[in-house]
Amino acid sequence: TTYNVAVVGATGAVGQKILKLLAEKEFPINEIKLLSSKRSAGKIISFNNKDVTIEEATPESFEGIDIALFSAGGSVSKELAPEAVKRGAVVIDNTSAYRMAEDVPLVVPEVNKEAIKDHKGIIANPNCSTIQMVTALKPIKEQFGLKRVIVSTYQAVSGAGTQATVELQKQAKQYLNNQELEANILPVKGDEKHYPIAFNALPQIDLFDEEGYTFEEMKMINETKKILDDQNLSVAATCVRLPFFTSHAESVYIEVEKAGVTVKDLWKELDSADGVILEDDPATQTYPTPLSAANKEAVFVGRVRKDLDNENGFHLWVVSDNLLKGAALNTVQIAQSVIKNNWL
Ligand code: 11C
Repeated sequence: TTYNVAVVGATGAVGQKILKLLAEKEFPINEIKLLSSKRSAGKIISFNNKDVTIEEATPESFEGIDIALFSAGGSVSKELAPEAVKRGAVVIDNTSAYRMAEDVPLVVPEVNKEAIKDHKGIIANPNCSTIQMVTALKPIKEQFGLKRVIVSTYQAVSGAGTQATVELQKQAKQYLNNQELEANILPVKGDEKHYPIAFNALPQIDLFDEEGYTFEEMKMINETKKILDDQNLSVAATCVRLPFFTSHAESVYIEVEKAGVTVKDLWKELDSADGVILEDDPATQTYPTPLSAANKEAVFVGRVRKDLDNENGFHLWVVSDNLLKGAALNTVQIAQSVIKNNWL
């Protein structure tokens, strides 16, 4: 069987990666439709060595579409995902528009693939920093139980979009030329103040809520509980933007339920877990970094240590490409699960 597939936001950073993965993984496509805003309509993009003209996304674009992959921002998903579902498509949405909706499965296939089958037309792809963390935590939770998670992130500028990536390039040159740094995008395009990211660290990703947490932090907290299906899990997050282009890194402190667990026990579970690669050997300075994880599909884990005070506490370092497993790859993997298990 082959499927009619629509990619909404085809010209964006994630949309481009989705197209590359669909081709590389030989996704069974009958017809592909590339959709975008009016601004990009008419452009020609090559897919599988064929030229495809981008069309403006409208409700009617989804007639005859089986699977629609949305990655064009929350407002586009809010407006058009229900129109796609109305016309019989299954939507896999890469924005935050539907993630916390009760009747929408929020899925990382290695963690909770089974949740897909309860979908009512929309399946949500989690936030990038959440995806890599839950992929590493799932095998630990399954074997040893999980009580608490405290995460600090070190996130790439590409998570804030192409304009942020360009801003870092410009500021890096300005800094090295002893020029004043121009900041117009980061930390958050829509917020009042902007700070340089080059040679800096910004403890703000997305806007602040009334409690003083950012929306990125609240995404990590709420999405983790939903995906791991445990509202009693304690989760705290501090999210920080750093001046590199690709991959998010995370320092994760966890407390397991079971007593007497060792680092070797964690290594064993992580080593055999789906989608995880363990790179952990202090003797040879082996651990993942944002550069080493870039353009790779796995979630890499290193620096596994037992806490020195809490018997049940451990520290981990988790790194993954934010545009691949954090976005495009997870979306394509959900689509693959949908067709493989006949969950359309
Ligand atoms: C960042 N995590 O790095 C964000 C980008 O909810 O899908 C992804 C936003 C989202 O800025």
